[in-house]
Amino acid sequence: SKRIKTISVSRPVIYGNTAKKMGDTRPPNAPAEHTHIWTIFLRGPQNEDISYYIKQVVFKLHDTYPNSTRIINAPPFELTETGWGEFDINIKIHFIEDANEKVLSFYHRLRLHPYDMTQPNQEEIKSIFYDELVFNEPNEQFFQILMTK
Ligand code: SLL
Repeated sequence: SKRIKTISVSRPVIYGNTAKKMGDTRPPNAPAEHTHIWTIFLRGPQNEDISYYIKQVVFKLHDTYPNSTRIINAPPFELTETGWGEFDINIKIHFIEDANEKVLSFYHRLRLHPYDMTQPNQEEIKSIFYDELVFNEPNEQFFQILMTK
């Protein structure tokens, strides 16, 4: 449908990763050299449903991972893996069909190790960011959908 020239709508999101050293509780199929278990995610700030405007989230992992392109088609838009190294994860957000918006692509650096030196022994590592997805000149249909929530 027609784009509304004078409008810009933004929606808040939280994205990032948590990670823990694996102790005796290893997933049975985790390779021996894997030291950490981690989760990467995209979610609403209060964990509210974001699937009314987001259709799919694709996490592209380091090529050392088998099937390194991981496609998540429903919430929660998250992925848990094990590994030994930090790397940049490419996140691609696909919006619902009606939005007629381009795929939004950005990177998150997976963190496994404490980088906050005030908390060197923290058990769970967190690297989490707040951001706003801005839709400039949304089409009428998408605007209605964004406004109903
Ligand atoms: C590094 N540049 O050298 C980074 C690469 C790769 C991480 C990190 C395990 C993959 C797998 C894994 O953690 N790869 O075994 O499936 O630090």
